[in-house]
Formats: sequence, structure tokens, C-alpha cells
Amino acid sequence: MSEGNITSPNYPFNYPNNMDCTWTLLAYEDEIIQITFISFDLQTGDQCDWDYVLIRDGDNSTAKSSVETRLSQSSPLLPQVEVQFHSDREISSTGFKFSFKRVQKI
Ligand SMILES: [Ca+2]
Repeated sequence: MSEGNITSPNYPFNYPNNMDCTWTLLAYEDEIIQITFISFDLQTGDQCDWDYVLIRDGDNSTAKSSVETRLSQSSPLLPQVEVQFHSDREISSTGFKFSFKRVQKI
């Protein structure tokens, strides 16, 4: 799949509690993966420790995001992306939707 959309479970309705989902997006060697968040609404927590989306690239660096630190549009550009979604045992929201596509490295 060279491009598509990924949403939280049940989107655009509230996601279930106690969810753990992982998506792995891979690009070929001369490509990178571009992620664009279309919507993002999770239960808020000071430390992002209730419900969160964790985006990890091939170098294992992490970008943890909640509604407090909303990812900007069209970022990041990564060769390999693992997206984890976690929700805790209570309070949910509509969740997220993002699009991804593989683009040629310049
Ligand atoms: Ca929650």
C-alpha cells in the first residue's frame, strides 16, 4: 500500500477503552513516509499517559502526542514508521485520522 488513511477504532465515533493498536508503515529505500493528521482528539493528560498516539521512526526516536501537543500538518517525513495507539480504562473521545503516503526521497 503506497498510501491510505488510518483511523482510531470506531472513528469518527468514540474509540473503545483499553485499546492498544499498532500500525507499521514501510517505505522502500529511496522513499520516505509522509504522515498528515486530519483530525486528532484524545482524552487529555498532563503527561500523555492516559490516551496517546506514539509515533516512532526507524531510528527509534519518538514523538508522543496528545491533544496538548498536536502534531503539525504534514509531518514527519520518515523511512519507517510505527504508530501506536493506546487508550486507558475510562473516558474516550473521537480519536484520530491521518493519511500516509510514500514519496520519493529527493
Ligand atoms: Ca481514556
